Amino acid sequence: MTEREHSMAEMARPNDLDSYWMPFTANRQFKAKPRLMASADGMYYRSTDGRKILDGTAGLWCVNAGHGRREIAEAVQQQLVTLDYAPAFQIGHPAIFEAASRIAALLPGDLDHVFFGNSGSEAVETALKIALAYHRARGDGARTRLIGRERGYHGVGFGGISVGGIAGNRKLYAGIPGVDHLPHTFNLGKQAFSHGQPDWGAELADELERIAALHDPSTIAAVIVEPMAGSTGVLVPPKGYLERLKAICDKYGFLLIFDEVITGFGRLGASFATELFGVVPDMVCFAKGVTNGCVPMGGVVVKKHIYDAFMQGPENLIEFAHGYTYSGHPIAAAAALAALDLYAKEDLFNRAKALAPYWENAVHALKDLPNIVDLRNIGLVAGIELAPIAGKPGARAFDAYVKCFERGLLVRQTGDILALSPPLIVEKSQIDDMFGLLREVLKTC
Ligand code: PXG
Repeated sequence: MTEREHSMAEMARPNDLDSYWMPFTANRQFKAKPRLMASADGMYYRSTDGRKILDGTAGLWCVNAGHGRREIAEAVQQQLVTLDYAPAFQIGHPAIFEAASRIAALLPGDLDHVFFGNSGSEAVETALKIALAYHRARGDGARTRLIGRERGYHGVGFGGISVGGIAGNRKLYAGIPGVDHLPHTFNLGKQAFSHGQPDWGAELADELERIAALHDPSTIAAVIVEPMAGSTGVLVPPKGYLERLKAICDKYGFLLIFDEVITGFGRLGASFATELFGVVPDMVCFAKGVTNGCVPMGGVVVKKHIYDAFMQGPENLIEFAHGYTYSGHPIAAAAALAALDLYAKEDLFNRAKALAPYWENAVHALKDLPNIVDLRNIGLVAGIELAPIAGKPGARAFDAYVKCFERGLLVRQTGDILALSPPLIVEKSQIDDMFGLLREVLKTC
């Protein structure tokens, strides 16, 4: 450990773990045996007890260019001393306009206007509100229903948990009315050990026809899906599925929203999933990788016809009553511009694409281990599904998660699934290290 890292480790050791109520964490279990990070550089974290930990998850799917990027730090520092904050409403600043056009340029077609928030959750709330307001602006205000999907994760706002399909996030809250759900796209019997997109499952998109008939298509405003469901365990879209969903949306005039909070900025080996799959939705939600995870930022990219629908009425009136104090924050804008520069300069999206076959082989090489019920992959993402221990769902994967952490590898665990999504700068030797360590750990789980 360098001296600087050592003193950071000291600083990072809190004397009281109690005050902080941790998000999506088993607080009491964590506080009994904390896992604390002190610093990070490139592909590695350093824990407060001085251990080097390989980042198998790019933080939480966000640090796509790796940790400690000086280019971003310098841009943020410069922005802080130049313009720390400007009012978000009725005032602008140059960097955020540039960020908007640079982000829009990464997306195909006329996805060309960007509304900013500070997180994926806010991006989703924004997109859902735009969908409803858009139909109203066009005089089609009966379209109030929103369709999500089982096992979808769209953040934790009331809109997001309503269209989301995770019972644990929804059960305590009534959510917003007028929501229905498509079935999720995962079927162990028909898809286990698929390499990339499963062959089976495109027909699940036809469930949208059934939902449309049930409610009448004229009542449905929008359909929101993650092109690849991340949080609920890496559910890769079956071949042809997104195309069918898009065709049905077009047929009935439903807006299609892709929540690309995870899949954006190179994760799948393309700028966005929409590019990879060749299916262009009406709106794209993004967050996470937009700033390389350094500064909170999220947003929605919308098609021109959506923006244009709002640009009516008296010009002195606000067209869309929505926004956040920190929409388009200068610091986030500076971080985003620097992150986008890094992605371009280091050609990281293509790097991910070039590495994906090596990654795929490494993932599927685990097949011979005990208790593996599925291995799935796409781009630089892997899902490893373990057989649950009878009566203790999630326990086997949590055990593996903790053992990996203790031996120097950060993975994500959800239920009995482990997910991996390393920074796109990962080297082949680090992929070998990752799966070598996983192999050792999984032998014991
Ligand atoms: N949409 C999607 C598709 C996401 O994955 C959000 C919205 C919400 O973003 P914010 O920034 O509000 O958290 C997410 C977030 C995990 C994990 O381990 C995934 C997320 C967040 C934390 C953990 O799978 N996704």
